[in-house]
Amino acid sequence: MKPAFYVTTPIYYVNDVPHIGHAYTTVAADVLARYKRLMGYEVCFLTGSDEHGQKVEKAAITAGETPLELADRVVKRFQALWERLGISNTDFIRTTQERHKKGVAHIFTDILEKGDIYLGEYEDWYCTPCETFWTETQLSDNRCPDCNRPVEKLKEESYFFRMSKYQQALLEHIEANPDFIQPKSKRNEIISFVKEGLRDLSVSRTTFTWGIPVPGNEKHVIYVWFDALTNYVTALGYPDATPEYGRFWPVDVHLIGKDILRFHSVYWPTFLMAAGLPLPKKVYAHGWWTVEGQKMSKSLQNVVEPNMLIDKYGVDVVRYFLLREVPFGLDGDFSHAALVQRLNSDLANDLGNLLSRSTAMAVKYFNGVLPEPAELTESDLALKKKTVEMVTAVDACMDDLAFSKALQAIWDVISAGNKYIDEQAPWTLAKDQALNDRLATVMYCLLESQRIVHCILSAFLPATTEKALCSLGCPKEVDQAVLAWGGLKAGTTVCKAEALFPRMEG
Ligand code: ME8
Repeated sequence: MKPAFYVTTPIYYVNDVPHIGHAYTTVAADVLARYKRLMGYEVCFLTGSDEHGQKVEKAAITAGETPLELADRVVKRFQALWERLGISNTDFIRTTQERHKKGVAHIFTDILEKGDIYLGEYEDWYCTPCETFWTETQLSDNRCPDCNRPVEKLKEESYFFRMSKYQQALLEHIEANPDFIQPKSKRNEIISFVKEGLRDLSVSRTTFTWGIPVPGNEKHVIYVWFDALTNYVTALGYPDATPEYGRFWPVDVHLIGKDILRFHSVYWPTFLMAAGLPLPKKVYAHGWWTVEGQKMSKSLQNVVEPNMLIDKYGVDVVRYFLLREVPFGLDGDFSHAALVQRLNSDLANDLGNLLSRSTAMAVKYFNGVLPEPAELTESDLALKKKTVEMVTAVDACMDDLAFSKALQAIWDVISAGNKYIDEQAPWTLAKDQALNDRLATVMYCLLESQRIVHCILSAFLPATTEKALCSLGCPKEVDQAVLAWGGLKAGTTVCKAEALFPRMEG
């Protein structure tokens, strides 16, 4: 049986339409999912939508719709975008689905019955956009310390989760599992936060109704984060002991933005501890995108719409840019100029040009029928070694979610291929019939190196890979075996690749 791998994205709020920030996490999860499939794993890849809470309720009122009408409308935009972006999720959970509501009610009741949820009273400062209560001391200038918007004083009867009880257990877990929270700088922030002390957490609201009712006390709805985080298990069928739950929980990695790390690395694990369920193996918080140097926001009207980028540049250019431009885990800046630069230099010049040049030569010198290579010389062996070592290097990078570094390793092989053509000069070899064997070997090495490059790139640039493998006469289905040198067979028919990426003016 294949080994199992489970990766998730956050479930996105439906009060906002999708932008490049959402696309970023989802593309990263997709690349990981595709890579793991390539390496022989059975992958469960979950994304979805977060549809309850005051924020969605307020947006629906403003739009003159019911919250569910709003959700039905906006969720289609997310799903359509994921399709365009080539996202290979295996499930899509909506928090308004029965399977989810049932699971949330169950875990809430379970923790209540175990004594770690109790009824009390709450009075504190509340930030509606963030759906978060803050103490007086946490406020910055009487505003929300996260988003800097005004907060309001709220007092309500509330159910509380005994989070304080789990402070020590959580700290011990974080310390015993260095990979649990990544990257490291973020892990340290969470350790300090937990050491400052965990307060019990309000996990119900009575000031609005758009949510999952507390079982047995329906004037309360369950706190939207308690509801939302549980999606990662309800999608697997929790609380039923389904085969999916048995196979995929605990999750291998929750991919999230740094804005929601505390919810995933403090709240969620302590809820799970209280319910007696295993904790996620890893929570990875990536960095934040700004746009042309500014925070992306509706009021600045600088929200970057992924559909527009796909129309303008093509889907794989967007996928490539997002993962190549900024090391995962760090903040980055989106600009059209930087994107066009990557497109022209990395994709059009390096990757695309190498393939069209070499396939054109195979057609010209061998009628497109790949010849048998003769014995490899030192320079052939060097290209082979570089290619083979790249496969191992990429694997290590993917374990660390170092997407940009993985792409760099792949591009080193592409550069080596470009250099190899120039040094071996097939056009000179072609002039002398006596050098035909040598020409055959050079063409073989060149194309074989690129076949492996494109197979591994299938995780990143699936649409491009399909075209490239087709011109190399190789099947578009890829698995781990195709990453070995020697997969390209003599006699294969190669045809000239069209420009994979047309250059664009800056
Ligand atoms: O927080 N740069 O949903 P959300 C990078 N529903 N990533 C960004 C980004 C930016 N500028 N803006 C958004 C929620 N993101 C909750 C999650 S999970 C149980 C519930 C990405 O719609 C990033 O992944 O506000 C961030 O964590 C997520 O969108 C927040 O999406």
